[in-house]
Amino acid sequence: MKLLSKETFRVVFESRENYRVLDGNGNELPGEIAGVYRNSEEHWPAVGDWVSGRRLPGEKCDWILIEGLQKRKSVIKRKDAGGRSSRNQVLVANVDVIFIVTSPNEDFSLNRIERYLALVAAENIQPVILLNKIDASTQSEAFFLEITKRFPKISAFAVSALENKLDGIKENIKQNSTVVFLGSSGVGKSTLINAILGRPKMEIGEIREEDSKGRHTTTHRELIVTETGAAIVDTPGLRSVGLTEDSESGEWFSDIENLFSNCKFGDCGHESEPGCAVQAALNGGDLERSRWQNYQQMQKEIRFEKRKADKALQSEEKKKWAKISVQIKQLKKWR
Ligand SMILES: Nc1nc2c(ncn2[C@@H]2O[C@H](COP(=O)(O)OP(=O)(O)OP(=O)(O)O)[C@@H](O)[C@H]2O)c(=O)[nH]1
Ligand SMILES: [Mg+2]
Ligand SMILES: [Zn+2]
Repeated sequence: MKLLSKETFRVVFESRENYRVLDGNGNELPGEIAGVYRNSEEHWPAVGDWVSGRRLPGEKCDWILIEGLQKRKSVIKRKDAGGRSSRNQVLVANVDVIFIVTSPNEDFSLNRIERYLALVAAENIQPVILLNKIDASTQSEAFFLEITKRFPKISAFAVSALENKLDGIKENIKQNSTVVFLGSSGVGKSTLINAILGRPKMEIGEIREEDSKGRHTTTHRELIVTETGAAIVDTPGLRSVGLTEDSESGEWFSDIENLFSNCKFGDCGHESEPGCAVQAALNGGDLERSRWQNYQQMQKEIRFEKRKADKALQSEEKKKWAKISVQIKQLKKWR
């Protein structure tokens, strides 16, 4: 059989090792990863990845054997606590802008927005916060004010997919760029994407009356290319935003971290030490208690993940050296 030459494709869909990729002409094709990837799930290509592969003839149409993963410009991953063991899950790769979507109801949480921000703080990704469904609540303005007060340096827009009020979104979807919509189920990610595309591409679902929670209508991450050549990734609502060893609390916490240098003691624990600038700011009302608590909680999680990753790395190293020493022993025997 003639071996076809390698081509570059972009992953637009992935589900249990079934891939769909776009070729250079914008045609979507089914794909599969080559055997070398099978063992290391963490290195599987994700939606948004550029991959190299070969076109192979199939019964109905060609399919692609994915053989290589190209270097990522950026990546969004989270700790997925579901299932038997927690693991890092790559949500999407090669993203320029992340839209963090919220809506004005009881599920609204500034702390959660902060966690989304932590997933991208170390990446070259621009965060944009969207408060969607402003048509649906009389509290929208108050919610929006909370966002801008907490995140003064981050672009935020109050929008309504239902009423086609999309100011701030299209301006942040540049030609040939890739954007992703992340947020809890039911906040209207898919509805927003349909409004931007101007067609009902993504399925949308009602939210539950009792608690305003979504029903997890979108079940897979999917990349859609717009007429202008931008790529939009829709994602299923996340149940938890687990931080990883690469998460960072980010520059939006610089005001808190700047306080540390004003503490009397260099190793201040910011609890009950005399001359603590953090406690002074908390007591004086300059620093919100809930914000400080969320900062501490996130730091704790990131430190924990870093330690775990370090240990995993050490045990990998140990295994590697154990293998090498066995090989050396065998070599000595043969001599
Ligand atoms: N009033 C109002 N309802 C909206 C708006 N945007 C979305 N909705 C409704 O909110 C519900 C959930 O919308 P989806 O787009 O399915 O939400 P999603 O974020 O994609 O949810 P998952 O796919 O489950 O993660 C649907 O009933 C939408 O009609 C809006 O701007 N205003
Ligand atoms: Mg959806
Ligand atoms: Zn202190």
